[in-house]
Amino acid sequence: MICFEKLKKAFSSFTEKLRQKGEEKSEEPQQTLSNSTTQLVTQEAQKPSSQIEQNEQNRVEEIKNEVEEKKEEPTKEKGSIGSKLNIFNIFRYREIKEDDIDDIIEELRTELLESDVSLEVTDKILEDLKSSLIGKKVNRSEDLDELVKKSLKNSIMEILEKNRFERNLIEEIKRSPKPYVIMFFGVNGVGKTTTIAKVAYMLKKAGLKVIVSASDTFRAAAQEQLAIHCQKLEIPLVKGKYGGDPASVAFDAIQAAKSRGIDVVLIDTAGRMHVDKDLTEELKRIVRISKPNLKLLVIDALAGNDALEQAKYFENVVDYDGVILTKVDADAKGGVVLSLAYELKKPVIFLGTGQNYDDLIPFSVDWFIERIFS
Ligand SMILES: Nc1nc2c(ncn2[C@@H]2O[C@H](COP(=O)(O)OP(=O)(O)OP(=O)(O)O)[C@@H](O)[C@H]2O)c(=O)[nH]1
Ligand SMILES: [Mg+2]
Repeated sequence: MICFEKLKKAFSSFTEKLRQKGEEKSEEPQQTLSNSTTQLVTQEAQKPSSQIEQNEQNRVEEIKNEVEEKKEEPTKEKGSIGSKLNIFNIFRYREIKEDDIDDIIEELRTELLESDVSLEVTDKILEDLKSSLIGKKVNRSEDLDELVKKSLKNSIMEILEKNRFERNLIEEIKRSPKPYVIMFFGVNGVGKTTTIAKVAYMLKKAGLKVIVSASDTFRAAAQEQLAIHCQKLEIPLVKGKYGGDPASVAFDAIQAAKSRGIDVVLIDTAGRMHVDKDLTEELKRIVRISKPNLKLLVIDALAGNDALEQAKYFENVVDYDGVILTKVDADAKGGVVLSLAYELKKPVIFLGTGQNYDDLIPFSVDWFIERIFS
């Protein structure tokens, strides 16, 4: 699965640019430069600290000039045996200053925003990064890479751990009075019906008996689509009439579950636009009648910044316990996961990672970190 490439690239190119800022290259015998740098370090260690900063700065400038001069000198040694490319890391001799990184921080800001990371999350990542870097000295360029990676990983972990889903769903269902009711909703085409089939498959594998309520009576083909999934999964389905009352279908499904000793009812609902007042009222009615134990908002990772809008809208209308983010396998950017996890007061519970029944994974911080940094 190739996903989140844009976010991954934004981070790795920042690291590369920072490394380049710290590097001065010269082609000369390594001895010369290491002699002068060793001298610098020994001399500086013996001086009172008030002088060190100014002297250190001057010496760094001197070394840089030396390096520049050497570059321009037509040297016999160039390319001959014994000459090599010296990489002189400036940040070993003086602290990283805000001025050094301002421009590449701004470039990273643009890239994060283009990767669907929200403004608030972008600000957090960049502030964390600046405070990890400014004022630091590093011995080698590799240490610089590590410093950046550590800061980014910490920020991302803080973001993703802000709202964790602590409940074990399967255990919760097993402990609850039957039937346990889960309702799914979201805007058109985000993957509600497909996700219900995946959840049904997951629950069935865990040994639970499942029934599905086809409470999308709004779209003509919706019930057929669900019927095909239920047939394949060998799960009972309660259908209603096209244009009929979706809350009654849910009610019938719950009654059927009670009489047949079924553990879980999964309620599919019609996709709606934010502005569709009738469908919104209908959603509230299904909630009132079916009293779900768990209300899940389905959001499409490809919705970009609109994902947050959708989440906030549904929070006002019916509220929900968590989010299922679908189509992450097709999401080349990756920022939506961060934005939702940080800006909502609700956890992201599952990720849809493809079109097969087993392409549903519990959301995990480790999984995300692995995608971005491996
Ligand atoms: N790649 C990918 N495609 C998905 C995923 N989940 C759903 N889809 C596809 O998204 C399309 C829409 O899925 P549906 O399940 O019909 O969406 P819906 O929200 O029920 O749509 P409406 O009922 O019309 O509102 C289908 O082609 C699915 O196969 C996923 O995780 N990854
Ligand atoms: Mg549907």
